[in-house]
Amino acid sequence: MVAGAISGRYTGLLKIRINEQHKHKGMTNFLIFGPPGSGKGTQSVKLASEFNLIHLSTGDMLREEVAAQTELGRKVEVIMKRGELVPDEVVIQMIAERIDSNPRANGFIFDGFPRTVDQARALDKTLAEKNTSICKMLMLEVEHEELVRRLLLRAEVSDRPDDKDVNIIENRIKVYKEKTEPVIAYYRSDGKYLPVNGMGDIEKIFSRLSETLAACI
Ligand code: B4P
Repeated sequence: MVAGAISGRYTGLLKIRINEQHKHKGMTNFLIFGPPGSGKGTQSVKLASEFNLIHLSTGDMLREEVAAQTELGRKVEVIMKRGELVPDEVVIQMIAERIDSNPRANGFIFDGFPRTVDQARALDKTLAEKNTSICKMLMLEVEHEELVRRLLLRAEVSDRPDDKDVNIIENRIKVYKEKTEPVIAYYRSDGKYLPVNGMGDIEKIFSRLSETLAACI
């Protein structure tokens, strides 16, 4: 049987279950987590569309600010070009505003956020104020060489300056290990951490993620 058919069956069931849960418990929120190039963006778009959840990517939001050359965009542009993290308060406020402006959402998929333990604490607080919480953290596990390969490949077709230089890519991975990996322990201690094999074909990974979601709801 093809991967698409498998994931279609799981996602059909999951949709019903999310809708049933929604009636009683409110939003269903997931984190999609992993190093740069692990496929967070790719898989979040597919999962959000399949399960009728809102996809919130802090990377996309920041790139929109840069493209529009807003005051914030001009400030963060230089930080992003170096592959460093923008200040916590900037992304925390952006996410809080998006949550506030979608009160009727079934739930959210957070992509690229939280990236520090302080961001994770702030997210929990914001969600608790809405009587909701993170259901699970889906961690995409991908080998180092494959991360670099994917980002260099994207550099050939995108205009992202942080993909174009292998030293910047290595810095993004280093920043991930130092500042972002500790977020895993934060959610693991709550029993919310679910590792998923992020190597291989995009549709197969989507199928794995869909199965994992179906099992945890
Ligand atoms: P992001 O936009 O989040 O970028 P990223 O972590 O580098 O990963 P990205 O989403 O691009 O890659 P993906 O895994 O989807 O952040 C960019 C910058 O914004 C950060 O460096 C930071 O400066 C700032 N920022 C964002 N959020 C922040 C926060 N919370 N706090 C502070 N600063 C923040 O995949 C990449 C590529 O792999 C794609 O081209 C895709 O086509 C390919 N791919 C995916 N799956 C594949 C597969 N299975 N096989 C082959 N290729 C695949």
